[in-house]
Amino acid sequence: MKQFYLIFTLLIAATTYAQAPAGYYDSATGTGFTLKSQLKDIIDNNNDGLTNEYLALDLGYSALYTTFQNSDVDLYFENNGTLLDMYSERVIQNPDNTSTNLPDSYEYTYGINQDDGTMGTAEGQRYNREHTVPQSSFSSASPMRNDAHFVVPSDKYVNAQRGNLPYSFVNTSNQHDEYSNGTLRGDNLNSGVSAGYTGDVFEPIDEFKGDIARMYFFFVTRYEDQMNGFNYVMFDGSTNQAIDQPFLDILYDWHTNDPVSQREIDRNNAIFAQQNNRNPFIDNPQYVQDIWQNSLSVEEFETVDVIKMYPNPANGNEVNIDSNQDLAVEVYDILGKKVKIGQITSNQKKLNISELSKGVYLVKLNSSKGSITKKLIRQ
Ligand SMILES: [Ca+2]
Ligand SMILES: [Ca+2]
Ligand SMILES: [Ca+2]
Ligand SMILES: [Ca+2]
Repeated sequence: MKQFYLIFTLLIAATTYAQAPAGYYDSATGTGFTLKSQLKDIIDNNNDGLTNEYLALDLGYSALYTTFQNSDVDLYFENNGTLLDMYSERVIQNPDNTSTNLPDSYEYTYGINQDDGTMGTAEGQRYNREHTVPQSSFSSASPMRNDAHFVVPSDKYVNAQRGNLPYSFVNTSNQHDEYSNGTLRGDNLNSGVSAGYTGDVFEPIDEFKGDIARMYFFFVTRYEDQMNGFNYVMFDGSTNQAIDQPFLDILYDWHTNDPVSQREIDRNNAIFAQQNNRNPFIDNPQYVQDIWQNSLSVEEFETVDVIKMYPNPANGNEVNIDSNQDLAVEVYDILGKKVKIGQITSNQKKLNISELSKGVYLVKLNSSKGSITKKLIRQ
């Protein structure tokens, strides 16, 4: 059911899709970890001889606060221009991935109550810079320390409460801490996708789970060649998979269930304007599956399947859908109206789209193990 709701969020993402420069991802042609390395070359600070080469800039640590004034502003919930802090923004994510705002317990205005080394002994006193990937994992080295793609403004107290804890689901039936917007700290749930880790974890609210997941996917791609020197419980020490189980399953789950929002698109564009690099997983969420699908635990992998749909954009009367399972296909138009149904089997791997006019569609592919929705562009 959740996947069905994904349609409408993808619809929003499709209509507001922005704004990598033309050709930015042209060299991202592979799959799996090859694709990840190609994305790394696109977003890093090395000249790799790409046709469209953008070199990432290190603007230094103090520049984060400058970048935040454009990248982390509440234009979505209170919509009042105050600092957008994932650890204190009160908002409910609805089952259809729309949001219902709730009044925040406190708000920050940029430049006022920025951390000055004092206070932060309770919520709402000071804001500072939260490294969603802890600084200790990379010995506070630059340019990682200064990279706004995974560093965000946050309440100083909640930031300190998180410390270096990994992100996961908290077992709320055990003793735990809850902060003003519902952010949690406590024992790992250690079941379902989070099975396999015992220890304290930190859980952002649903609205921001995918945002944080995509920050992690960015980090392990941007700094791929250094991952074997980084030390953190969420990492596996490899340059390829990079994210250790069960955290890869958890982040994948968060990425899937909290799709890219306008807030992230705007944030990506604002950071690109400063740092000259982008988060590919916000621009193209499908990259996550393309890279890590074979690294997910079996249960998740079977749900996701290995489904390829091509060509896309489609300029002929058919698209090929490769799957190792039979699929029931539903095609939705931009208004969310179902415009076509079909079947994909081992004998029928093409979907006839001759009656569809040019435009963006959402193709929901249902198997006995689950469903996934892909965006299709008809040219
Ligand atoms: Ca490069
Ligand atoms: Ca707010
Ligand atoms: Ca709010
Ligand atoms: Ca989100």
